[in-house]
Amino acid sequence: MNKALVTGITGQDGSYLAELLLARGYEVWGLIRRSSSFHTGRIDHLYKDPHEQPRLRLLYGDLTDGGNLSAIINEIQPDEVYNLGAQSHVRVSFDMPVYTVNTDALGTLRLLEAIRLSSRPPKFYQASSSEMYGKVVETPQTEKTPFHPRSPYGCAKLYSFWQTVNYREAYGLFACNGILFNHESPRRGETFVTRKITRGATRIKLGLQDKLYLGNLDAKRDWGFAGDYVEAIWLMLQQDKPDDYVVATGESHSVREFVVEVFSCLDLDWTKYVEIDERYYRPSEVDHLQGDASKARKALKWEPKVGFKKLAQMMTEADMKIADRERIIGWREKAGQ
Ligand code: NAP
Ligand code: G4F
Repeated sequence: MNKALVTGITGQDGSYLAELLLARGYEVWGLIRRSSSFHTGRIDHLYKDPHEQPRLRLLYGDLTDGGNLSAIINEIQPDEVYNLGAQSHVRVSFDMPVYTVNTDALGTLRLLEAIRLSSRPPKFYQASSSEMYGKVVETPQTEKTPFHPRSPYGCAKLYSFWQTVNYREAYGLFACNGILFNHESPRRGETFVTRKITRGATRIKLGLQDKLYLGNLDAKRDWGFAGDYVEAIWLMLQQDKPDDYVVATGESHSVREFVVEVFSCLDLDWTKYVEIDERYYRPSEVDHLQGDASKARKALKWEPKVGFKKLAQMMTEADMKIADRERIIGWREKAGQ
């Protein structure tokens, strides 16, 4: 049975990747951080009968602790390591640049070192990002497009990208970068713009909230579905040779278009509810991302299945259910039940 270690397993992508690996018969080990409250909500459904030998196991660890990463790699001896763990919020990276670099840049280096020094180095996947293209020099962006990051997060991811390439070239590790463009789902963190919009709009529809405050509506992104993107991630480690791949839909839309799509799904006039709050602007913005995933389509035989409208609809429907539960809880509380 193949063994995989996943950092960031409690996040959006970690949860979809864990589902995929378990479905393919892997034994999955997830690295989780100690927290004062539970944060395994996205993977709780993957625990089966407690009497069965579990194929999903969780270990405490952190990308800021190199000794702990080495101990885990040596103990588990995984066949594949997927490094999805990160402080992944671009706006937050301006507030916490050193913390972001420690996790997103040095964290990758710590993990690569632990792998290099292990007796049986596993294959390695690095969660690289389209944010590395930043102030883009061409559209669409491919594996050959030069990088120009525009945030501490983008700079940290670029460092990890090159260390991954360097460990492949210097030490012969099977190490791949997936340069993933924005991907979303009903499990997306609630402070990323798509989920913030679907949560806000559905709560407005049910009278739980009056307004939705957003930042730059003109930014354009190439939004895909996280469930599709983890398939590309897995495929990269199943090839004969390690390489780097762009993963994207090839279509881009503005934040405003996403707002219009979601509010129209709910028969609401968005102009009555959406207001601009400059606190959500970034010191330097990434205006337009659009990827060309031709290499992944050809070499990995990968295709995105969910497009822009279907994604917006899927997220709106899922958040409508959550808003409805919130409304019922609100009634019960008012009724003193
Ligand atoms: P996410 O939902 O924010 O999940 C991030 C995960 O990283 C969480 O499990 C988090 O744990 C964990 N983490 C944070 N700091 C850590 C640390 N110091 N040590 C170990 N784990 C840590 O992110 P995502 O959307 O799933 O993205 C997965 C990866 O892909 C990230 O590296 C992200 O930067 C990258 N990426 C994402 C996109 C996208 O559009 N989603 C695009 C390109 C690249 P807690 O639950 O404890 O916070
Ligand atoms: O949803 P976002 O916060 O995602 P962003 O910055 O593109 O980063 C995401 O995608 C990257 C891949 O390119 C990942 F590497 C990264 O980890 C993360 O998953 O913002 C998207 C756009 C930005 O231009 C932002 O300025 O939406 C704009 N925006 C407008 N109003 C907002 C808001 N973003 C957020 N988070 N909140 C707003 O109120």
